[in-house]
Amino acid sequence: MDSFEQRKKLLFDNYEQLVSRANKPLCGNGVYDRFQFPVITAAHVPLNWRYDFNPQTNPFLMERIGVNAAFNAGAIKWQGKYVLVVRVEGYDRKSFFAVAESPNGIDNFRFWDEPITLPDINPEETNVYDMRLTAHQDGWIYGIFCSERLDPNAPSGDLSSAIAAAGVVRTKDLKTWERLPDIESPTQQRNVVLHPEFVDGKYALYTRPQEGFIDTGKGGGIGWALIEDITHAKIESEKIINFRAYHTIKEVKNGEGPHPIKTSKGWLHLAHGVRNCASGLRYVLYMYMTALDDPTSVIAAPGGYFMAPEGEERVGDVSNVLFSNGWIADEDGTVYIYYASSDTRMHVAVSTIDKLVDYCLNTPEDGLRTHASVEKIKSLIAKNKPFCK
Ligand code: BGC
Ligand code: BMA
Repeated sequence: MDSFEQRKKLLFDNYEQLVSRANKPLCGNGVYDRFQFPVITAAHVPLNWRYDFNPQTNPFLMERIGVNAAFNAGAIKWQGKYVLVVRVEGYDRKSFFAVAESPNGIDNFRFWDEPITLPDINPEETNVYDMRLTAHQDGWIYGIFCSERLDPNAPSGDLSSAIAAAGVVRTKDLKTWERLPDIESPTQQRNVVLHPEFVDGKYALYTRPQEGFIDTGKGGGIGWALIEDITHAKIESEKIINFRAYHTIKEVKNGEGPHPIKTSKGWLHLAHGVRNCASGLRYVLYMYMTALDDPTSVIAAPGGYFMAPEGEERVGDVSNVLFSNGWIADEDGTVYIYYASSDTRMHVAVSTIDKLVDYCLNTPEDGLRTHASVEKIKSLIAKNKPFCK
């Protein structure tokens, strides 16, 4: 074997070893279990997307197109498989969507043959990311994502001010995607999520209005808007259903994660909260519940974060970030929470609907002041007296 063939074999052997590696649960806090390994990383992206395997045109068998990260995936159970629509980002900082599937939701994720070809409707659109998938009551599977471009009104020389809008696609097979017009909104939008059911006969969106590209400004948190026609979606009136608050985990930004899961006790929501600190923005995941008959009415707000970056999750391209835009509730009540760490890689944490509902209904709310936090601990200690000698 010449060295080209040897290197090629080594590349494929290592790749196979990585993607077929078994993943095991780690002992968790009773609410969920994390897993030993990330489920998808840049190295899971197929070799033939990155290398030119023709010895004539690539005699050194060099990587031609580098992949920087694989993160912020939408999720759906599809034909018995656990499917993620991953945000794959190249060395060139452009991200795109690609489908990866696993037979069990925790390991053996493999990408489909090619990345998704997103219909190209606007030459200004520069980058796309963070798709939320919703199998809607109307029979379509929708993907809503962030579509980003340079702000045409940015002062000359400012190449960072951008505009974020919500792009919309829909599909019946996860292969062919029909692109609908971007959602019209009076403000910029990121983290827009389609509710799975009609509400008052209309499509319903979770929104996250923001005044600037980074600054949410007066944007108070997670909003809600009803839409007449999803094929020309327009946000006309929006109300905030979950607010940002001073000295909480969601002081600076507050956005919906994937669409909520319907349970007998209410809608179960996963969201992200952001605060600012000396090391930059810190993103954590938190949960809340809304009423079954009124998804805008919050019925449970467990205080503090649900998950925050730990260990290797803390470090990456954008360190100190956990972000989730995908989870899957299985028929047996298991919940697979797909979350990305530090804008770099995808992980899974596993729980159940019963545990998550219990967590939401029995975790004390944030009392917003130190005094209240200490009182909560004291009452738990008192309650524990008969049980802890
Ligand atoms: C990045 C996103 C990020 C956003 C706001 C975008 O350019 O691609 O990952 O959320 O900026 O910081
Ligand atoms: C955002 C999100 C994500 C990202 C996070 C941290 O605002 O939309 O794309 O994970 O910032 O960079």
